[in-house]
Amino acid sequence: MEVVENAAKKIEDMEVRGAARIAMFAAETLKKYAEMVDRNFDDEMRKASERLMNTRPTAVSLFNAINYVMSYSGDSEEEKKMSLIRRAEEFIFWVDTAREKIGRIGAKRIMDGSTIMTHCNSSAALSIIKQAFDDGKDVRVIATESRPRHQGHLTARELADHGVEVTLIVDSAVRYFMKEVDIVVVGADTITVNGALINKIGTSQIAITAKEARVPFMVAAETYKFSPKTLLGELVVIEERDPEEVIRGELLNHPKVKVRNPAFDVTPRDYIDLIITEIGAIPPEMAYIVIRDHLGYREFGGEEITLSPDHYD
Ligand code: RUB
Repeated sequence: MEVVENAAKKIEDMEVRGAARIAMFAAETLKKYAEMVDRNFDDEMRKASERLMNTRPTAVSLFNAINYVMSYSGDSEEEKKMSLIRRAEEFIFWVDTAREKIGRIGAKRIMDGSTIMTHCNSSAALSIIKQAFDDGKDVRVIATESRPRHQGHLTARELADHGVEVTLIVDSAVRYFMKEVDIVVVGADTITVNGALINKIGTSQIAITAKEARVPFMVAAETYKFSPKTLLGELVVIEERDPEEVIRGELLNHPKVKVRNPAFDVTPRDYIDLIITEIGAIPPEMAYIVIRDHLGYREFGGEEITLSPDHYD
């Protein structure tokens, strides 16, 4: 289990972060562990998947990845192992191809000469921006720093290294700069059945500000970011992280001061113009259809949901 424990710690400590990356990493880890297990395959894999599932609660991509890989079949342990490995490879392929397709579809919505605002560090959102740039469009990006973990620095570096001109701003400067923005593009940790977006804390403030300024707000989300659990009535758990990420020193221990650090927030669908998925650009109202038809979830017993996406080929 050491390989699983190390991987789980990397996700918890955010050495591996972002909804797509943690999903892919979980699939890779389950594959690696399956290759090592030589007895009690079902038990060992169940323990491994539970450990990985309990690392970060908000991004449904992790849940969908683990569920997809763990829906293996076979009679013998060897057959089960082969089936799990094949499913892990399918999921990893799904992640890679979906990001590329989202880039191609979303880039068409970016006009030449645009200023794009983005928040945090989303591989899907950046795929759109990079594709627009690669298509020869003159684009400029305003990136929020995304306190407290400053994922905006990663975004600024990644885009700048790609050749895109970036302006880094503090999160509280979003409204100040909104008048310069033509479109907002962000990623997703989870899309609920009613089309709400759960993404990095601060996303909903940007969405409200964009609506006020009549600036389109576009979300880049692979279909495995849509939550079948919300179809069953479950609420999305918002991860609350260590206050030490926000502040260190005396104030943290003051008896009258409480420091809170929610990592994500909820943007209602009314603030979202379009969700770019690998199966097309859809309005948030279509979330139910994506979960029902395109995630292709099968009958589930009790709490179990089995995903069988059919569009990775
Ligand atoms: C990352 C975050 C990203 C989404 C989408 O939060 O909120 O916007 O995960 O990213 P954290 P991607 O840094 O806390 O993991 O498009 O890469 O899946």
